[in-house]
Amino acid sequence: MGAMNLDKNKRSLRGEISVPGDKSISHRSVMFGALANGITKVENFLPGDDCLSTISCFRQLGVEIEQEGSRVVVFGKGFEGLSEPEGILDVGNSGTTIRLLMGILSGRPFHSVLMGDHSIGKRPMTRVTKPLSLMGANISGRKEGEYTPLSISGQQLNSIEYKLPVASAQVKSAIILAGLQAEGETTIIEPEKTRDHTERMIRQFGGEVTTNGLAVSVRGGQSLTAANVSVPGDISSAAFFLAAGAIIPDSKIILKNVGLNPTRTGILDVLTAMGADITIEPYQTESGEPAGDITVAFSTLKGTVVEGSLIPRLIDEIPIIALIATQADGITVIKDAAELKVKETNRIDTVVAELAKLGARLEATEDGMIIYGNTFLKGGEAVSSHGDHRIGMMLAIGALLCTKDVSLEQAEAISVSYPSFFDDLQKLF
Ligand code: SPQ
Repeated sequence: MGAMNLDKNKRSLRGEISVPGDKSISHRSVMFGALANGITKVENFLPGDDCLSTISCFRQLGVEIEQEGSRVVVFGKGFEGLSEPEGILDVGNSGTTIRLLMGILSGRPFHSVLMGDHSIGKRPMTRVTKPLSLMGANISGRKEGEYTPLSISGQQLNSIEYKLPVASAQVKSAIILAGLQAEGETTIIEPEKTRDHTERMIRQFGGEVTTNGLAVSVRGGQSLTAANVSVPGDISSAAFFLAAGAIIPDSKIILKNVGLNPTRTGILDVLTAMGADITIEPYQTESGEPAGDITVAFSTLKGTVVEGSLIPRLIDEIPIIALIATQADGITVIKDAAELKVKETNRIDTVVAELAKLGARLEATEDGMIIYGNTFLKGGEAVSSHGDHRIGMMLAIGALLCTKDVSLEQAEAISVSYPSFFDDLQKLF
């Protein structure tokens, strides 16, 4: 595994960048492009490892897809256009790919096997297999369907009404994708509102989905029509530069064309509550997803509490919020975030262990962490992403505050969601 030496650097970051396309929307653009009838053109697609895994799985399922950098063309032939793959579908490191594919493949009349890397092999799947089995799906896997490899024998599905035990857009989306193939209307009730890119994209592709508070319903047997998708920049990637701009003295960063879907903007609410200097200029967008420019400048921050319905709106930003909190006045408490334990790594443990190596003072709790502010980060010790892209980028930003050099091990994991991360960082020096 490669290690990257991060310059000790107290220089400010200034300038303008466009972060790459949103990962969640990029995955879904390929999936819905494949499930729709006609030619779907995608612009600003994220060519990160995870989304490339989605493309390769759909190619194995018989879908013709052209990809050159951030331009993708999908030649969709409807749900019926998918055919039995000859080999195992390899999702790499991508939880979104495997969980959404489970919903799609449960209703297809063929056999398929799904697996991914070491991290995917440890992520829970019963949360998806259970509702899909209630719909009639036939899925088996290690430890009674909890872990990969998963084997799916497609079946005719029936609709269900299902109360989600955890707030998860992936589980919701898997059930919606199965529901589109089921007889009757499927309803999912969420404990908290999660990202709604799947619902928005169904509408963009001419389908119908209704939402009523925390309930989402979809009718089976709908056919979808190809659409052109322009993917906004990923706010979860922008978050690393929002943090850098807010905590590195004398910085000012403009982030162009960032997705501003309200189910994803919790990081902006937290930064605002902490007293950050942030300006948002929304665009008038015609696509199903709002976007705009964000400017962030250094300012004094104060600690905050992050909890409840805010958590699903910033779940992937918690590692970087922990770093921001080390530089704020007072204490920051993160609660109701036990889901962090089942991400690419146990993000409570990895954040606490790796940030502590930089000199941060923080402790893990059952469902989050407590971070003590006003901390001097010194560096000097090697840190590791543990193969988790978000931990890697958080540590790279943290290293910029350190007085001693920091060596980042397993830095290559960053290409899962942000292959051009270090190039963009360089532009701001
Ligand atoms: O795809 P994957 O590996 O699960 O990626 C992560 C990430 O940090 O990029 C989570 F580890 O994002 C998930 C996110 O946490 C992407 C996602 C989606 O596109 O629907 C939803 C969230 O997961 P969940 O489990 O809450 O549904």
